[in-house]
Amino acid sequence: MDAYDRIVNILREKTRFIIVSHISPDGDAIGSTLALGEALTKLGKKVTLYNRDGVPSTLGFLSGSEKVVADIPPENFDCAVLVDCATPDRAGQAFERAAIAGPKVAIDHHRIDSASVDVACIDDTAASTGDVVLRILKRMGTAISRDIAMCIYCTLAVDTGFFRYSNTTEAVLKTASELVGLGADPWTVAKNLEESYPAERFHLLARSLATLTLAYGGKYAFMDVTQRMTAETGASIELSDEFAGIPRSIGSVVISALFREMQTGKIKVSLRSKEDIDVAAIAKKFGGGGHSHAAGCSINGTLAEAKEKIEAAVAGIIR
Ligand SMILES: [Mn+2]
Repeated sequence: MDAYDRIVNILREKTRFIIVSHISPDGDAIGSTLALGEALTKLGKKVTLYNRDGVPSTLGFLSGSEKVVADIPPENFDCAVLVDCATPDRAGQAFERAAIAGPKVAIDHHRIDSASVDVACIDDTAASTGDVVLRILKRMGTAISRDIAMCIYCTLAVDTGFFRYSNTTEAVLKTASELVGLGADPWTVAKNLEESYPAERFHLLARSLATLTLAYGGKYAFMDVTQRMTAETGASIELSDEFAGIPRSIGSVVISALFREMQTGKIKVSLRSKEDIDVAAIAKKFGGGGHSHAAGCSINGTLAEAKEKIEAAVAGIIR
């Protein structure tokens, strides 16, 4: 019995689920939550969808997004399903402390060292966690509705950079095609995610781009987002979530970093790379993680201190 079978058995057997994804959720976290939630609901299960930070407004177009709660209701759950993460701490303290009467299981596609759950279905051959969810639903024989197809298509679009990154394989495009055949609409996803920004985002981007710095012969590029910039432009910090990829798009750059001052006082570092450079290894040094071309971590200290630490790690790789 493989990990898929073990998950399928638990999903069939248990009846009162809480589905939870990591804090600061992205399209993969939310799309996976909603797709699995709808599938289990259709099977007659009682399902609570939870994310500490709720659903980002850009993902509000996904069917069922209004059902995601940011507080854990006082219910008796006989199973918790973590999606797009494999350790309860990634879902926030409230979830870590919540009493779950049954197994905690994880569905994810991030390569990890250890999952602190009872059963983990981690498939790093999948481009998104939503793709792992789809494989599970197929194994269960669940019908893929239009809404489920839309959610899973969204996870693929987000995690492949709209079918541009190196994880965009033939299999991914075939799956995407199949999902479109089932009713997923690529333009609706693209429009909501990439064509619906508030103007404040661009005022923030202009300020952030003014800090763009290149180093190591143009191989390393980084930029900042400070609390002052968000305050002065009226933009929320989440509007800078995709800025990390911008310095990487410079031809000479192989590693890019975005340093963001968070309200918590920590510096959130988002790393991106090209070619065979593994930035997840850098992020791990600072307690973070991710994929080889997109990873992140949080560093205690000032912006300057965080930059110094990351630059030292970057130097070890590209010099
Ligand atoms: Mn993902």
